[in-house]
Amino acid sequence: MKLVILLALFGVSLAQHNPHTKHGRTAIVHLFEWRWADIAAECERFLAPNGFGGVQISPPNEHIIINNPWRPWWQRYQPIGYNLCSRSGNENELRNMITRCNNVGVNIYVDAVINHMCGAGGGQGTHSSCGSWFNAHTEDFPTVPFSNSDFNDHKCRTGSGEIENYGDSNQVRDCRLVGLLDLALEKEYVRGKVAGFMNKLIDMGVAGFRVDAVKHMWPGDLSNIYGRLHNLNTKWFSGGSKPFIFQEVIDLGGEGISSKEYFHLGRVTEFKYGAKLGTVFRKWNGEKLSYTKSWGEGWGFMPNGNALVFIDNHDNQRGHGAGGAAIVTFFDPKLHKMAVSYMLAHPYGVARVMSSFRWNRHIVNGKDQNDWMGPPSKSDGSTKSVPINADQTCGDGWVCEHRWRQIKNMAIFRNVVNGQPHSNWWDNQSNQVAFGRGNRGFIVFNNDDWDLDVTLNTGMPGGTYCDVISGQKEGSRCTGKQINVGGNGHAHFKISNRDEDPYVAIHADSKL
Ligand code: AAO
Repeated sequence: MKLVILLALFGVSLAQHNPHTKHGRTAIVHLFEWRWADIAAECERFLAPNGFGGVQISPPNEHIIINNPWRPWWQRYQPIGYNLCSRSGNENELRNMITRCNNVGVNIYVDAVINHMCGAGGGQGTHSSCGSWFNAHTEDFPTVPFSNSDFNDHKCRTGSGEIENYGDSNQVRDCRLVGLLDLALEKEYVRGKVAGFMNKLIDMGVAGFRVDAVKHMWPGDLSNIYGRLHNLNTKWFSGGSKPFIFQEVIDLGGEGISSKEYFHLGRVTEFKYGAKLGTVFRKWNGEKLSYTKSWGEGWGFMPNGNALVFIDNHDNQRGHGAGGAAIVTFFDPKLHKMAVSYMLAHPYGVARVMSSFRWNRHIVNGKDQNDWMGPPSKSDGSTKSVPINADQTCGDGWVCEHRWRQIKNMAIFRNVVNGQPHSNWWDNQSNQVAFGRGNRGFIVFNNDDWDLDVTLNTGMPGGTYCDVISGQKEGSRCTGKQINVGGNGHAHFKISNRDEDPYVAIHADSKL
């Protein structure tokens, strides 16, 4: 009996670690600041046909509108209430998007901002995305409603009311993060409102949540709130499916709070992953690609089953959050493609690809003066839609990394090799490495300043394969390089360090 209960509890907690992606699909893409109408179209025309498993969307709830600076992206991390109208669209558009994406097998994960409401300096009025009145000064949000007794002010023990020291777990949880009004999640009433908001989205068909600012919430409070969540909508998910939960905790070590306090509740963002892999591909601090033979837990990362991994996110691509200058973004396209491809080829973690908008980066003394700039917008501040060019790239300032051929093809690679072990490692003790995934895929990187010219055991069945980096398989031919694997699984690779993309990848479905 005890064993049954134990297994049941274990099963329940593990369930929230499962992204519930469909048909062997694996990777998630963050369509940062996209409009719901554009995401719906993208699911149908691009994400489903190319095997993406799901989309992380920007916060869908009512948020503050800020004019100075002009409509920054981060206004969406300042909730005014749980009405579902935001810069990305209204409730009908949201519902339509969730339905259309689910209908083509692409999951939606909501960025849930539940730690706080807007900043204390947010003023009063109706400058909110659904036009609801609020008063930040008196902590009055009638549209929920929340009032001043629903906030943590009495609990916080710092003079300023702000988090002053990340070494002190109490203040990190009970005080204000950058002035944001900190919700009292220990209160039954507040828990109910937050769970109600999340349940409405679950019932609409979302598959789970990226939970914002989790370090700033007590694990016990989150456990209570997650415990109230409905199972996923059985129109699209099998009965008894728990929502996927991935929690934003920045843990590079050396603070009072660590990621593992949240492992039992869902997956956790592994910020060491992008910070370290960026350092490796940049060859900073004496790092070499050959050292990544033990990539994953061998590098001190969290257990595989707990990790949500990414090369950059919406914060650290512009100097917010953690990771600093090591992070490789679309501003360094060659390194970015290689790092994202390494992540997608490697079995560790649930992988998330960043899809960005461009802004005018202007770094003064290490800080980007334009780190606030919002998505491509019209003069009235409304977000522009995403136009698709003839070559499948995006226009109007949308970067669409997920559409870059190399990244798109590696998302497919990840699906094809899903479940296969990391195998057939090779390195030159410098920055040339190769590894396979069982007999289903093989990838070779040359990040040295000289050519790679070597014969390797790929572990793959003999035949002719199309490299999915320089091109891909189209009909019965390769649009890029061709790799001949012999009957013994060996193949010869030649990669110039001057190639536009100095790496090669083949998989079972790229065989002629
Ligand atoms: C805006 C304005 C503020 C204003 C505020 C209220 O910028 O000036 O006071 O409104 O009016 C986003 C933006 C914020 C924005 C906010 C609200 O990034 O600029 O504030 O919306 O509009 C911490 C949190 C983490 C958070 C991260 C940005 O722990 O949860 O800061 N990320 C999420 C979202 C993010 C959002 C929020 C939370 C709020 O992804 O987009 O903010 O909803 C250490 C700690 C980290 C801490 C960082 C930064 O990191 O460990 O926990 O993240 O500091 O404060 C090394 C260390 C590393 C350290 C890092 C940075 O790398 O190893 O540990 O340095 O110091």
